[in-house]
Amino acid sequence: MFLLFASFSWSQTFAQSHQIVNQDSIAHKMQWFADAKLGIFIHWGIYSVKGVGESWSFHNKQISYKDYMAQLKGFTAANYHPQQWADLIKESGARYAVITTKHHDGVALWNSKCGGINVVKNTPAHRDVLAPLFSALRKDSIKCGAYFSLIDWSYPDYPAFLKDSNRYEIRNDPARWEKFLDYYQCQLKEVLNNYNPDLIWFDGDWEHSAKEWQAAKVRKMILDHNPNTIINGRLAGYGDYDTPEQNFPVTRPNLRWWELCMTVNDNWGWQPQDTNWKTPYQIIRIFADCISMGGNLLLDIGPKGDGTITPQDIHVLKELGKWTHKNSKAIYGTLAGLPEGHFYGPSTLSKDSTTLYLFLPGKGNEQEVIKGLDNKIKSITVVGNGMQLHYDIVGKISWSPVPGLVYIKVPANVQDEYMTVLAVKLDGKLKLYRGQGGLK
Ligand code: FHN
Repeated sequence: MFLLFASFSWSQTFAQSHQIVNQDSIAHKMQWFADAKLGIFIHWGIYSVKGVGESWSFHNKQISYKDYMAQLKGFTAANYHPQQWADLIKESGARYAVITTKHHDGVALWNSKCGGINVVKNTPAHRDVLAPLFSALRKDSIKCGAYFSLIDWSYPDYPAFLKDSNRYEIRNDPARWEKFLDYYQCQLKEVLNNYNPDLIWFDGDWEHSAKEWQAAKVRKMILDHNPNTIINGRLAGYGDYDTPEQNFPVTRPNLRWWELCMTVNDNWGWQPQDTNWKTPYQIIRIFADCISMGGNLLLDIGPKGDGTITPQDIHVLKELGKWTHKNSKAIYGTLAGLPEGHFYGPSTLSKDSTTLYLFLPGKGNEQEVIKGLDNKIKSITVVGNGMQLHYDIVGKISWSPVPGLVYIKVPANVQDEYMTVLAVKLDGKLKLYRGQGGLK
């Protein structure tokens, strides 16, 4: 199942499928996203009450639909403090957040007038839990993303329900499908009108085609509301950027914008049995790899049904925050780093291409090496510390076009607890030698 998601998630973006070669109009609205690098994903819903799999647990019959929906009674949001959530997100160094406004279970977290189930009408929380979060995030200058599931397994006019029992086939009852289209587009309009999100993060497009979802119309509707809204790549080919999920790309994706969404443990929503937490170091390393390859990381946390964020999620976000704040220069507003072969580790490049940032995995080697750097170096300093480092140019042959190797000594006392970052200031824009040695 997950492999299937992964392959779907690399679907074509709107620009690719419409062969938009000059992507400047899209690039303009994508700029904050390209600069932001880190987002926090929040999966919160009635599934967080008992801690069962979000939507999939009833769809795959691990729990009955009745028992799943009984969680409505337990969704209190009694310990929900949106400003604390926003402040923690800010502290992590994230520049945007995406919350599940409605997952595949069809339970909306706002008071939808379009029909369906929602936490205002149907749970003891009795309030719109999205509005205060979006305003707290905006207070903290964090961009706001609204996750919206196209799939709605609860809605009586949606074809699919449990894994082996569809309600109907669209071709046999197109009028019924039209009813669903009206419903989901009505809800989407509410999300746009109520919160004016900076980013719409669709999910679940794999169940139907672009034509069936009316993806072109929906893209237009979003952009007519606000032309600056970014749309993720799960609108059946009508989104702006790609979203690999959990599975990390090994080679650099040939994409202008992409975002890896990944959980801190193994599940999206809170599940108490899942203690397979990634360490701060592992997450920092994955994050550095993402930005090195020109992507973003959307890191998911799963608060409990009452709104409590787990200590493990808090720990990871705070540790991540220490590191992102210390190394902010090397992270935000940078470009993808060196292509493979020049440096054994992630790297980024300043927007003017004159400073190279090297991320040293683990404790770093005593001697770091850059190959094929065809610039003069002005200085090498430790980011967040300022110490200037000594380096040697090794093996430069005067008559050869091949640059010498840059050996950098990194003393133990400047090494970061997680990942040390070096700033290599160049005499101009980065120039690389990409040949095979010898005279070439
Ligand atoms: O089915 C969902 C899943 O529950 C979760 O929300 C993830 C997050 O990207 N998206 C879907 C699978 O691709």
